[in-house]
Amino acid sequence: MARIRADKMRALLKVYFISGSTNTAETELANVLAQAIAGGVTLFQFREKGRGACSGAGKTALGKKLQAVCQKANVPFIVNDDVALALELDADGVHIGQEDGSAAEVRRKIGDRILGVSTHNVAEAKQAIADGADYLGVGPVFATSTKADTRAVCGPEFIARLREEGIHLPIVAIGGIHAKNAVEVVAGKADGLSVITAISNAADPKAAAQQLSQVWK
Ligand code: TZP
Ligand code: MG
Repeated sequence: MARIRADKMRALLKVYFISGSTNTAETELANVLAQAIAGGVTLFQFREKGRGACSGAGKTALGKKLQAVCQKANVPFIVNDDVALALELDADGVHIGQEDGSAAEVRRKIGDRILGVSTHNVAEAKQAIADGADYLGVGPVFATSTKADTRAVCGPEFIARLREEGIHLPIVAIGGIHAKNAVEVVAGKADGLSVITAISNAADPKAAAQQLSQVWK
């Protein structure tokens, strides 16, 4: 296996759904994911976080179940933070934040699997690229109440700023994105839209994913 090419990475980032049992009831999550994929989700991240999140065997079992949904539809399955789980499940990749240790070390551990790193400024972006990231997560581009410890809202135009500073790695925007404001993110030079609640809280997750997917057309 070789590292993913940038053009393939950009295509996968288009509609990036992130979720765990604290965003959608554990019993509903596999179903929501299947519907979201039917609506056009291109990449999925298992992010099991917050009060009441699963751990240990429960987390592994839920990860396996969601990975099976992804595999059936040929959608890559990314694990947030947990390198050991990603290796145990033979996941397609790992996403880490700035608080999750060295990206270079994660790169060494995961081989050619996809590596995503959350970054908030040019210095972090350059370091992530040097460490072997395949894509950068940038945000929050809009206000969000889904993640308690987010940095200040940077606005979708911040991604264009990163481009001007010479950051050309694929970038996915995150934070408060929904079908109505997604057009600003696309105009702001992001390669992809990543969302939690726009899909996990939607009455119709398939329609929500379709609407986000439509923004690229
Ligand atoms: N990182 C920055 S904002 C955020 C994360 C994980 C939460 C995004 O959730 P939502 O519901 O799409 O605003
Ligand atoms: Mg993290």
